[in-house]
Amino acid sequence: MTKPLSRAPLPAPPAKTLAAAQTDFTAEGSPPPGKVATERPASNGGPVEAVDAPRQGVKQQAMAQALAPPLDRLTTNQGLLLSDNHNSLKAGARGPTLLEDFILREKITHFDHERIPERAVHAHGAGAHGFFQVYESEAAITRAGFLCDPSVQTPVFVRFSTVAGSRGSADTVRDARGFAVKFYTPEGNFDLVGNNIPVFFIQDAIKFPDLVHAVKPEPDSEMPQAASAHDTFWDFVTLMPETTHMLMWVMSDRGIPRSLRMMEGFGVHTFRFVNAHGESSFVKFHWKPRLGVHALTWDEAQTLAGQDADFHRRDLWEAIASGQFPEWELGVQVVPEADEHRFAFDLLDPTKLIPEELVPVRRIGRLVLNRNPDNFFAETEQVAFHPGHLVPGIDFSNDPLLQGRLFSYTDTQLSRLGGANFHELPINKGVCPMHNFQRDGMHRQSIASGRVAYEPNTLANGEEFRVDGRSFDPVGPSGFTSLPEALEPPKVRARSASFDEHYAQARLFWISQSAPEKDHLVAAFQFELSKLQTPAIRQRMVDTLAHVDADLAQRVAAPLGTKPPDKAAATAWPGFREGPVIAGLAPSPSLSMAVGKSAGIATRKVAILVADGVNSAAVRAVQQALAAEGAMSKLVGPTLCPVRCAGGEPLAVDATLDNAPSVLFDALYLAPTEAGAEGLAGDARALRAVEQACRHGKTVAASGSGALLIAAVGVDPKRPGVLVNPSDDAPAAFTAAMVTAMSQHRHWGLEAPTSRAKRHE
Ligand code: HDE
Repeated sequence: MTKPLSRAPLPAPPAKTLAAAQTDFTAEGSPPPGKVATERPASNGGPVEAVDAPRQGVKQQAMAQALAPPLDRLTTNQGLLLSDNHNSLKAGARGPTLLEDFILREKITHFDHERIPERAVHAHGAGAHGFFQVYESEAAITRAGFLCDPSVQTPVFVRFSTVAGSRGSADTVRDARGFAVKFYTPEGNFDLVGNNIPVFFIQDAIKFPDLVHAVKPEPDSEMPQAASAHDTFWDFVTLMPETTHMLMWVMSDRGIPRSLRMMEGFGVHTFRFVNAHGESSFVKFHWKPRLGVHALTWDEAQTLAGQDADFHRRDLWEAIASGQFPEWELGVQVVPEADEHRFAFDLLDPTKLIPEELVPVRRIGRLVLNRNPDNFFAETEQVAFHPGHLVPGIDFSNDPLLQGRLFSYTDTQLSRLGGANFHELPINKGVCPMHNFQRDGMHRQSIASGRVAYEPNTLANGEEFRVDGRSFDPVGPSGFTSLPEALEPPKVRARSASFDEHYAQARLFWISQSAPEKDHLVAAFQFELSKLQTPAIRQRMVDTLAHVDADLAQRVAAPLGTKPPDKAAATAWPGFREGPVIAGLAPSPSLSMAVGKSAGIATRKVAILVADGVNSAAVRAVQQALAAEGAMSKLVGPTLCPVRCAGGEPLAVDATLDNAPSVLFDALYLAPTEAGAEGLAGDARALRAVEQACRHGKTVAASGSGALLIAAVGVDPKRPGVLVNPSDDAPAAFTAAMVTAMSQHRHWGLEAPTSRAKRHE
């Protein structure tokens, strides 16, 4: 049953937490009974921040055990009390430092080794804790315990990421976003390691290193950082027509999300559900954000990369810290085994999605992120996901991309996290008992007692202990078993002909976009291709686009100086594979971000521009109206000094026109100032804020003299998204209109018609 997205604030502590669903955690070091940590301890040396959620549930309690104690003194790593942390040991106060200074050496050596290799891909990210709860039992299709008991809240850790950039790169670059969820279930950890785009560039894992080498900075110059707009990427993708569908998504507004909280997530591959009777079905996973799906404009994204390179991470952190917990619903598209071959594409092909019109997405539960990490490195950096972390009831398919991932993820942790024991790191540890005879290795934490480290054995407890699959009971709780599946010989290094069609879903995506989305997509292709040094690559791309849609190809090509797009030329490349031409596609509304998706203005950010002489009653009225809808506002003034209100009293400001440009906000309110007060109309910084907000299609509202700013930047006060109240107040009808305008996210009519996409239409 589909549940509505809007619902009451977070419920109180879970009806039944995993602690209740589970018995033995002593091996995992859970706190003694009655010692549940409910507060965030002081971080060493730092101020205590607001507690964003109590440490509910067994995972949070276990993590609390690993927290460093509060700081009241300094010691060496061995516990030796230090008396001086400012001076090294020297031969005379002005003499050389002595080698015997073991305190200096320990400190410097540790510092020298603080860094670990960043992830080969998805290096830049942000994480948060939360929980997942299924609405109703899904036992009919899966035996996964956490999907069968609606009373259980399963702890999760989620890491969002960009793909191409280095760890310190900017948040708002054009890229796919990783959306990786670790569910700590009583049956083991389940990782759903997905992206914010439902398809991928390539069909076979063996091409992944080539793809990544092509998109990463070019190896001679190490440029450009976190950007696909360079020759090697487009050289590769234009020689690999299977990338076309994913290119459409990445060049669309999906590649520049407004917020991590406002993007969808997808498992991408086809997985399997298996129920307690051993019956299997295919499943595609979706995450649907409660706040709707929204994007930045490209100009905004580029500006933000300089103004606040941590724009997405800060947004996530602040939302959680302020109690506005991000929320998604888990959706599933379930395809019965018997329907495997009923589609025009192959279910195992990761460059294809199942249109929601063919198989509806059923929403089965919700994910809530309610606690920021205590320590970025220990949690967000050390978390290790793997598509092969499964629980009974969920299995993978033969998708050849997924099959390669099953090898890659454990392997990469060996170099990233320094050995085979990364599963013992607090963030990676499951909440269920873990027993096996894997032993030793670098940094082993747990102490395995006894002389038996093998199976089968009789010496452990005097009886034969054997786990050889013979006791398998398909209906009982006998652990994970791979789905028995008949495979087709012969062994062959080849690709199925059912993977050969590359353009129909790219075309489906194009015809499903709204007009502004199409404009943005065209502009993105133009921008990226215009950056190339090799004209032949540009030509190959427009020739490829001719297979998607003639209009798209012509619009992209128009300002690039290429020859007209030529379908036949693309067909002549050796990499072209002739698939069936699929005609008669009908648009799929769910592929557009624009259609009927308003989710109100909760958590949206508004800058209220104030200056001396401001009418504080109008400011208060706007603040209250926004707060009533769950939006946030900040007073932005000329300096950090309080402004003087019309009545003479001081009004504190939160930020300045220098440190809080309009790109950080979703809307502006230009507060009125009393007659005679100078206001902001002569302040170039304020004019820039208004001009930028209008150019980015944001709601800009003004009362009284505030409207002078709108006039000064030459924007028609009657255009959609611009609201002017002639008097010095902010009456209810005006604030209500402001809320309605903001709920549209953006007013495309206001967005500057300066892109090449429009000029060449
Ligand atoms: Fe990944 N991917 N990937 N990937 N991937 C990694 O694993 C890989 C693919 C995804 O927040 C790496 O631990 C191969 C698709 C996310 O820690 C690495 C192939 C999708 C994350 C790796 C793919 C993803 C990764 C690097 C093709 C969407 C970040 C660090 C066969 C469904 C997880 C690491 C986090 C990370 C390999 C393709 C999503 C190198 C070989 C398709 C969200 O193992």
